[in-house]
Amino acid sequence: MSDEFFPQIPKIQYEGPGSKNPLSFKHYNADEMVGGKAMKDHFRFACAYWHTMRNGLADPFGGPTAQRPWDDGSNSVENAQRRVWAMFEFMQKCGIGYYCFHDRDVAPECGDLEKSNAALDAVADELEKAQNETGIKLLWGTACLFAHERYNQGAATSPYADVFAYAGAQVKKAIDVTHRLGGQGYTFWGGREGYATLLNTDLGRELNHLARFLHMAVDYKQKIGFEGQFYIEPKPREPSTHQYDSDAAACLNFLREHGLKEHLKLNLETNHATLAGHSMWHEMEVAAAADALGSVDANTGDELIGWDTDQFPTDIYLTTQMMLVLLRTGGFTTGGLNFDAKVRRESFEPVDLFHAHIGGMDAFARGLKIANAILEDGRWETFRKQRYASYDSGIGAQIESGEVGFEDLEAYTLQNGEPTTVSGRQEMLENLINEFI
Ligand code: XLS
Ligand code: NI
Ligand code: NI
Repeated sequence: MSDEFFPQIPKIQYEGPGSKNPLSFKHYNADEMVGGKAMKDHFRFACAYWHTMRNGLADPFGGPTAQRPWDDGSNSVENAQRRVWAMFEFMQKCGIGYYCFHDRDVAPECGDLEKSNAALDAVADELEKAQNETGIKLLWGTACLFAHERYNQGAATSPYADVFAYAGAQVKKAIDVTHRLGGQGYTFWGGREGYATLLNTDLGRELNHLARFLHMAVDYKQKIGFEGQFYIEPKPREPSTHQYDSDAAACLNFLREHGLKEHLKLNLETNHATLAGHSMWHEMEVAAAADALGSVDANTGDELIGWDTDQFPTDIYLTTQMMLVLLRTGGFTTGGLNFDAKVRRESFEPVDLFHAHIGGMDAFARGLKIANAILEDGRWETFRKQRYASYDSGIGAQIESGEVGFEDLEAYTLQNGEPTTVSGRQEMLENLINEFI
């Protein structure tokens, strides 16, 4: 494909913090080593096909504004195939090494499943060519089980078995295509797997159906030898009133209850954490503690709107906290940082897509350098370790190893009297982090 889709825009280069060029990286320098690893390998940045190529930027009060000159607005396979090349040129110019897609973002949904599958195959042919030409890889694939009207009451949790069956058939195909394209993972985001009202809902039955669905996916994955990692992506609400995969803890509980924990990790999204009333840091710690931190949908929400606004991450505290968790847990294996983010409705020109991704990548580069400096400094880690030192020996070690029970604790306390504690030093630690920001 020889057309150029962003002719005005050169490949984005690292120009350093002094540069005033908005189309340059000030902090993200792909091959620069931080903590013994190249920046690009820490992040494994991915571009979200649905937002970058398919989001027209409509909102509940107005239609699309996005100018995408390469897109003729039709639902044709040709249009979908042309978009592939616009997407890959965009990623190449940004230096982004991975992408993520939904089946219905890359290819149109046609009259029946057979036709939709054929359209998806035809677009996958182009994706495969573009991957081979550019070296860009598929981080994960997924299926859109929420846009079509058949999914109006859910997919795997729909009260209608025929809808469950359709969803299974659709996911089977999406896994096939992800496998064919060498995808390193596959994500299950509930979409409409939840309820609008409990008045009409058998919650227990719906949860069992969702578990059956995921077990079928695991069986199929094993059958075809797909080795990518499965992820479940928590989100508390929107579009439904309550979604079953509402936060990291709810997902982990669900996976454990249904014997799925070993088969799925979590794909955590920053804005979903906010909607759940948590910080992203909290969600990442919950996942990491359960050895289930798989991948990240890197975006951010607007504190004042209360909607999944999917903005690009620019807050250095946020990226620092996220990189602290990633560095301490050894970083991504199959996962990466997928910019599940869209430009604002007012930012309708193609160049805005570049500013947005550059900003996100630079924000993470700064977060990485700061987090690495905090860990190398060591005071923060030492403080946290020291705070639990009473469990390293004596009664604490006996508690952790399970050697003692309530009667031993009673005897110990009768002998030792009132315990002593020291300050949690929150303000001191906040100041310590600020030393590095
Ligand atoms: C929506 C989700 C979605 C998933 C993929 O809020 O973030 O985009 O990442 O289905
Ligand atoms: Ni997401
Ligand atoms: Ni989201």
